[in-house]
Parts: sequence; C-alpha cells; structure tokens
Amino acid sequence: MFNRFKEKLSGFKEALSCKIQEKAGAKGNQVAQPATAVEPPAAEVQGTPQQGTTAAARDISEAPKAQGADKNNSRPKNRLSFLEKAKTLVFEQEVVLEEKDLDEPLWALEMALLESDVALPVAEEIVKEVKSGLLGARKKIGADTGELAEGALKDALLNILSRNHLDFDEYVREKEKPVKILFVGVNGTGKTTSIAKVAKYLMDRGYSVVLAAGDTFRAGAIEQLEVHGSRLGLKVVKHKTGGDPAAVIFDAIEYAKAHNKDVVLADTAGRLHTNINLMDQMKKIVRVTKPDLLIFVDEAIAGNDAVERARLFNESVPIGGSILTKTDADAKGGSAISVAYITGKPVLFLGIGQTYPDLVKFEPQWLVDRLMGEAEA
Ligand SMILES: Nc1nc2c(ncn2[C@@H]2O[C@H](COP(=O)(O)OP(=O)(O)OP(=O)(O)O)[C@@H](O)[C@H]2O)c(=O)[nH]1
Ligand SMILES: [Mg+2]
Repeated sequence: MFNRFKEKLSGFKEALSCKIQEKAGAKGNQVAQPATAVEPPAAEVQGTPQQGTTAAARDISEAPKAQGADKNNSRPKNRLSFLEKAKTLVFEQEVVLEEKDLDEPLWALEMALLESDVALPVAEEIVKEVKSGLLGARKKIGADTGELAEGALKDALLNILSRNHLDFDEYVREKEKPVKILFVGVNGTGKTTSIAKVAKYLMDRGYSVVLAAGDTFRAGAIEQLEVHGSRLGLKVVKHKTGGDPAAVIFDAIEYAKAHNKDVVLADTAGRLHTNINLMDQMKKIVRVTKPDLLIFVDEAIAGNDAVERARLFNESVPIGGSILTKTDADAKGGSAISVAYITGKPVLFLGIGQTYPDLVKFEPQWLVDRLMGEAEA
C-alpha cells in the first residue's frame, strides 16, 4: 500500500543526506577522511597535535584526559589509536542545518508530494512544517541521515492529519438516537459498499441499524442495497425506482424512531458535482432529512480529482467527514492526506477492499506508518 509514496520520498532523503555530507565535508575536510585510507603520521601517533589540526580534532584533544593519563602529560595508558581517533572524529562531528541548505531537499520533497497526488496547498503546508522541523537541527554525520528526513516528515504529516480528527465511535456513542448518516459522492466511488461496511462495523459494536434506499435513480441500486440488507440481516426502507429520495430517507428515519433503532444509514444516487439538478436534489434531501452526519465518499485512487470533488461537494452541502475507498488499489496516498485539509473535515474511514471487514477507521498514525513504510497493509 502506498508504495509509490515511499519511492518518491527517496529523492528528498538523498538530497538532504547529500547536503549534510557536503556541509560536513566543508566544515571538517581535514578530519572527515575515510579512516581506513589514512596512514598515521608519526607525530600523531606520539600524541603531539600538529599545527593545522581542525576544530573537531582540538575538541577531542582538549577533552578531559582519559583515566590513566599521568600528571606529566605523557601518553595515557588507554589512549585511542590513530585509527580509532579518526573514526571518532568522523562520527562525532555535527552540522547545523540552515535555510539555504534546505532549499534543494525541500524542493525534492514538494515534487515528491505533488507527484503523490498531494494537493498543492497541502504540499506547501507540509514543506513548511518539515522546514521548521529541520532548521537548526544538529545532525551528527555518520549516523543515518534518512532518519532525520523521515522523522521531520512524519511529524509534519501527523500534525496536519490530526488537525481535524474526529472519533467516529465516540460521535455515534454520544449522539442522540437514531443517528442519521447520509452518504454522498460521484458515481461508482463505493457509497453503497461503504454503507454496508459501516453497518457491519456498527453492528459489531452493538448498534442496531436501518438502511435507507435513497438511490432511487440508478437501475438496480435498490436491489443492490437489499442484497447487503439481507446478508447483514438489516431492514431496508425503500420506495420504487424513480421515487423521491428525500421521502424514502425520511421514512427510514421515522421507522428507526418507531422501532428504537440506533443508526440510519442512507444511500443516495451518484452524482457529478457539475450536474446542477442532481446537486440541487441533494440539497433538498439534506434540507428535508436533516442528517446528523453527511459523509462524502470518494476513491483514494482518484487523487487530486477526489480532493477537488470533496471541496465542491462540501461547498454545496457541508460535509461532516469523508470515506476514501479503494485505498488497496495502488493509491498514492495524496488524497488521503489532502481531503481532510482541503475540506476542514476529517477522513473517517478508509476502504481497503471489497468485503465487509475491509474498512479501516482512520487514524493519523495508521496512515503515516503505512505511507512511511513502517507497517504493511
Ligand atoms: N478494491 C476496492 N473496491 C471497492 C472498495 N469500495 C467499493 N469497491 C468497489 O467499487 C465498486 C462500486 O461500488 P458501489 O458501492 O456500488 O459504488 P457506489 O458509489 O454506490 O456507485 P453508484 O451507486 O453507481 O454511484 C464495487 O465493485 C465495489 O465492490 C474498496 O475499498 N476497495
Ligand atoms: Mg450506490
């Protein structure tokens, strides 16, 4: 999952690593030689620092004397050999990252994010966060420079993804029942499948659920929801194809109230954000049924298109959160990062397959671990 995101990041890591090595070379080129390539000069072996010894070397020579050094400043008993000392110098040297050092690595990062379908304003925000994390960072050369790059990016992503976080379980638990949840989005993105998955998720947590067949537009849509209803043992409130979706959903809510059901999950027809009539119809559904939570469903693989659609749906009917489906189908990861930022509303779940359990509650850490390659799907 998200393999391409990991691949793209390598450019950023390499650029940062190069800068650190370059800087370290400029700062301490007399000591930062490969230890094995150096023959010990006789004077050094005798422990007599020569003129021109670098600052780093002086640090070591001015360090408190090792135990065992006698009062007359003669050679300490456990004095480091030249080779050991050379290695120490290389590994102990530090560089401090300044603004000009970060230009190239951050450019590589921004490109990697854009190529991973992260929307431009979000990529810019991430770059800003990573920059402030790296500026002034003291970096010991010799250690893993990739770690520094990854750590700064991980912190930035977690920070951005956590901004609009909402705990779905807590939301349902605390909301007055029945909780009315409406699913909207463009055609074929996985709305109906996600409704069935969320129904199963809620049933597993002890809630009673009613489904509303609010897609009265597409042929076969009501039957599709009925198949899920019968598999899950759930009541499906429906009218005829061509009926008024707002009326169906209204009836489902009345049914839930009369039968003390906890949650109503309402399906709607897929609609393009450019279709004014269908968008007006959606506004009417919202006006009549007053959902507690409006969930926008789109495909993680749609990348920036999904982000743009989320923005436009949110402008028509304020969404409460999103579900990104088909994350299993080679998604680059960018839309999962961007949708919440652009809409200001949280991603609630990720769809990771076609069966009922293939639904992951969105947790920033879960996503970041996968984006950064620290956990497998
Ligand atoms: N791989 C994968 N496929 C999914 C996922 N979610 C849904 N699908 C598939 O996407 C296809 C469309 O799903 P639907 O639930 O019918 O989509 P919809 O948005 O309701 O479609 P319309 O009602 O036509 O607008 C189906 O074949 C689903 O099995 C997912 O997370 N991963
Ligand atoms: Mg559907």
